[in-house]
Amino acid sequence: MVMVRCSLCGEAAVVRIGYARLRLCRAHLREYLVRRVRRTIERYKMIGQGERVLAAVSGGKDSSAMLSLLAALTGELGFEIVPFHLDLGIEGYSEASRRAVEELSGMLGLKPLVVSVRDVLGVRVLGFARRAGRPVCAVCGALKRYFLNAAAVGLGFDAVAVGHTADDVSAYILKAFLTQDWGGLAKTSAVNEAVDGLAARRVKPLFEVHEKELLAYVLSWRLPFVGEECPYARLSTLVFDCRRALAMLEHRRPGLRLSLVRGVVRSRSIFPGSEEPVRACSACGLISSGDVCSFCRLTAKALGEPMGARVREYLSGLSL
Ligand code: Q46
Ligand code: ZN
Ligand code: ZN
Repeated sequence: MVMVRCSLCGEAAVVRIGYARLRLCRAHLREYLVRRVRRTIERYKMIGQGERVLAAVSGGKDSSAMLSLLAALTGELGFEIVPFHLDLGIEGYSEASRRAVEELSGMLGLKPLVVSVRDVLGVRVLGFARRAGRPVCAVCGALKRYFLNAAAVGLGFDAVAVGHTADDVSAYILKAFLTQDWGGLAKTSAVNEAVDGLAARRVKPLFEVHEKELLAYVLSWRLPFVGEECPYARLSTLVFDCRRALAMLEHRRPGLRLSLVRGVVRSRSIFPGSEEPVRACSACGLISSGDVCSFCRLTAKALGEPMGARVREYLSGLSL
């Protein structure tokens, strides 16, 4: 078998980057990704010097790679990161995810903030979803968003970082076009600005990075991550079909994903519905579009009372 060599140094290549016409070895892949994340942070003004960032890490390949790449930039860009992991209580999968996050954080010299949904709400994500009568992923997504923001606001972080990749964002864009969700397109962004006291700035440092590169990165650098999918991941959703369609298009037309993602962000003001008024939830005081936020409404339905205030109290008491 012929060994494929790095375009830059001739060592064994671990990945081919079609749109950049490059094959890279593990060392040059890391250099490439660190540079790309640095440029993304600068281009979209994600993180300023001296800021503190709470990085959401699920234990999967994307957020694990994000944590490692952000850790490589803290000195140069002058910010601080703390990993944040929410233990969902999914049998087998959650234990493995938690272990991967703790191991990776240890390797990077970081102390992770690990919070168990069960410890705070007395119920795991599946039980919560059953009581709410909602799909488990919808409930899980709401929990992750709320806990991350509540922790960041309560503990005084300037921003939260999430591991959404160009693959994720482009799939959501295609889905939004197909379902004529113009409000969703208007909200497509690498950065959602902070709302004073109600929401921390939300940034996506992997906005212009492909998952194929991240997988090659975590494998070639042997970073701890959970390889298996969550047992509740659905492969039949429209957004999953959009991912597959875009992967095929990217293969035939390298660079298509990035131009779609950048193009929509540049022109998102042409889509109606970008400016939704927000206010403080009357139950918990965090961001809401109505009188009571969606998390407090969801917990009231599933658990008999709005739980936002309890979550906030718990998280604000954590020591870093
Ligand atoms: S963790 Fe949660 Fe995902 Fe599992 S339950 Fe669904 S949303 S699939 S990213
Ligand atoms: Zn090389
Ligand atoms: Zn609330």
